[in-house]
Amino acid sequence: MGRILSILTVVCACLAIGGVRAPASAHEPEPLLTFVNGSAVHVELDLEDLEDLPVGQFTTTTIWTDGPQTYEGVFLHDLLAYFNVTEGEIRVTAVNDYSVSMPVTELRDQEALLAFKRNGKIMSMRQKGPLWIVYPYDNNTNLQNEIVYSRSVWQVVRLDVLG
Ligand SMILES: Nc1nc2c(c(=O)[nH]1)N[C@H]1C(S)=C(S)[C@@H](COP(=O)(O)O)O[C@H]1N2
Ligand SMILES: [Mo]
Repeated sequence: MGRILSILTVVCACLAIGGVRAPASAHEPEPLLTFVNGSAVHVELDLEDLEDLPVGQFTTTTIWTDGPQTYEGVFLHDLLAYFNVTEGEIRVTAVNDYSVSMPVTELRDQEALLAFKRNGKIMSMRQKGPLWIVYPYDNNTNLQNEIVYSRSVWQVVRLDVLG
């Protein structure tokens, strides 16, 4: 994760001199997720950054797909812990501007996974990728309700820690 930290340093330096981000170089991998924690943290994570975090996976059906599928990604709890976020709420925003807030403490118990692969392959936008929050719905009937479904955001582009 040295990479994220060095990006962080660059971004902070940019913010300090006027709030403008340096344009990504042509060789830079595509950013998938903007992670924002107030004015302190504003980072763009690409697939490599996410794969450097502790990754996890599970197999489940969803109400949006056919048959059991294996999802691989970063547990939201681990992603937040990496950024020292252990309480409060986060807001997740999708490419269609759908957004939903969820309490950080509930993520610890619920195994919300920010999935970047399904059955070993990256997911296209059409397949609800490149990032989709999925839960192991099959394991637990407590995950089979509208609240959890509303937090199952696909085409995630941004995560804000709410102050
Ligand atoms: N990107 C994105 N994810 C989303 C939504 C959305 O509009 N956009 N709606 C959410 C809500 S409120 C629910 S209940 C379910 C809706 O699933 P459905 O469209 O199959 O009813 O997906 C969730 N994930
Ligand atoms: Mo919903």
